[in-house]
Amino acid sequence: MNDHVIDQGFDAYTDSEHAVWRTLFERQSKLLPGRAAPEFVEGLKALGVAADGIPNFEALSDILEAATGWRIVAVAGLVPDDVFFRHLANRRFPVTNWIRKPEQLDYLQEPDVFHDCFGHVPMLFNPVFADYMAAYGRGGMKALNLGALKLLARLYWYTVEFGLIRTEDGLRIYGAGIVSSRGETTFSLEDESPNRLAFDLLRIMRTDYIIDHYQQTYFVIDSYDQLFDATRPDFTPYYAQLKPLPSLSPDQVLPTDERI
Ligand code: HBI
Ligand code: FE
Repeated sequence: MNDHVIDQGFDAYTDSEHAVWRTLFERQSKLLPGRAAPEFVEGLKALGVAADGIPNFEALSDILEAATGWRIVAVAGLVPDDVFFRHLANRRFPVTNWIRKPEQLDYLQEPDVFHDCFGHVPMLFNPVFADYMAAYGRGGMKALNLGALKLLARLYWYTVEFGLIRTEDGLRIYGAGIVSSRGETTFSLEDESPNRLAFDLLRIMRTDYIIDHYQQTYFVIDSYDQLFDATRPDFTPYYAQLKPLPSLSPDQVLPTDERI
């Protein structure tokens, strides 16, 4: 079974590629305190080793593994779903090894090393979130066998990628897709256009998403325990319940939704 893991090619990175990483790292590190969740900011400190250039995945993995048992593995880009879930279930996070071009600083379609490493890795230092990600991987492998990938992919999208968390100081960001994007970092918290709804597992698994612009709806958790506890039960009955229901469009709000 090909796990799609490649050599990172760390020595092949050019100075200009490290400079793109530094620009993005410095820009987001300034923007995120007071906007990102404290757990993300905490994890970012550990990532501090990578402030001046694209990190060496092996060295970063040694630090991460000591914290929560996770390692990062280099991949060339998106890998098949079953391969992705198997990695997560084994506490391996696949990180793309190439970085965007200088002219793509503000947006690119496919995740690059900045999205994957700066966006996702800091939260993997949080033990509860790290357990959630491993549980998600196990759930993903089961979902594939049940033909329910689409439903479970929505949970990943609206939490791991674009999740917000409620704190006593206000809403904070923990989603990788937001923290790695300058524009969406401010949009997700400060713009009045998107809906912000309380986390609701079945509601999320019914909700479609569009991949190439800011979210029209963000889901807000109260804690990472809430997220992890949601993944404890076997999802089979949820899938059976959801299958006959129509999907909801990303901008829809139901009367039963709790607005934040
Ligand atoms: N592959 N490298 C990589 N990174 C991802 O985030 C990823 C993937 N393959 C599939 C996938 N994500 C989706 O199926 C999940 O979002 C559910
Ligand atoms: Fe991602």
